[in-house]
Amino acid sequence: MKTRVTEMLGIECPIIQGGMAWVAEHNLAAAVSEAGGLGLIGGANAPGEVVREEIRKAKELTDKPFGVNVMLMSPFAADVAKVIVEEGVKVVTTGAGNPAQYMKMWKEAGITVIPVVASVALARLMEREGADAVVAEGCESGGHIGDSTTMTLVPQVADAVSIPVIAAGGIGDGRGIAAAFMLGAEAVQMGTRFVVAKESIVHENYKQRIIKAKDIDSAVTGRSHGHPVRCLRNQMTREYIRLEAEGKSFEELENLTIGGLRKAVLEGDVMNGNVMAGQIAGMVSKEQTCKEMMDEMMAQADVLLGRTI
Ligand code: TUI
Repeated sequence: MKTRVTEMLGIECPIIQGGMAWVAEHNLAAAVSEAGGLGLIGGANAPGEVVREEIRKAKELTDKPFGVNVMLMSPFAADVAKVIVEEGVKVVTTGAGNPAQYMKMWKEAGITVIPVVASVALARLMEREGADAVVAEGCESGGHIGDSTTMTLVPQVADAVSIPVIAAGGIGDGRGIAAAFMLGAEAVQMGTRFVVAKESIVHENYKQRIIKAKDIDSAVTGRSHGHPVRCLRNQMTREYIRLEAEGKSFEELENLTIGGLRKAVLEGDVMNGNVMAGQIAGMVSKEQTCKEMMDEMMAQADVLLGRTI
């Protein structure tokens, strides 16, 4: 399937893998790129040198294009932004902030820049700053989220900007891809489904928690202090939401989650850890290779979009 996004990125299939903290490492990114999509390495809270190693390892696994996501709330965001240029990465996406201060450096280096936005205002600003495309991410997503749903955000962003729009949040199969195209998107970004990929290094407990999840199994923590994060319900979310209702401070609440994502992803502590996942977790039923998932989803989307007879 050809769109402005596939042409811009030099990929065959309009699927981008989310730059998920701890999850989006070189094995997953390379597998998605090898399967014809765009794999991403998630910079998350990692220092620049750690991200540099990840980039080098991904290059050993694939000759296809891949990108790096810069998590702008990270204390190492500026470091990672520079490492991306030094390592000749072709595509950068950003999350959890406004990347305006890095745009000039990235554009001068010939990098394709795709900020993730959760509002029309930031999408417009990013277009003015020279972004090549935007990811419009609805609050069905896992992790740090905005307020709008994908169904409402994507068409409003598509109307507001001329650059291509990539839809994210709540997309877990070919139906979601077809629906995103109907809303004006020219590609999709998916995270949760890729967490359970065979190539994903995520602990088996985490994968099984997603596979067993039902439609209403996620909760949003942190709304009271302006950092809403969607994750699957467990001991940690129950405690967090209880303390949040008691009006506890940001610092006290953060103590509950510090290191929680690492604990869940690497150690498999899905009771006390932070099991970030989107609302489509209830639709994820099995582990597959990235290629199997992507072929299956694209075949389904093609039929729905009337591209095959
Ligand atoms: O960034 C994400 N998702 C994430 S980042 C992350 S790491 C983390 N871990 C624990 C706590 C918090 C974060 C986990 N998931 N998605 C992209 C995204 N960006 N969603 C929403 C936004 C966003 C929100 C507000 C982007 C910009 C913004 O305002 C920018 C501004 O300053 O105007």
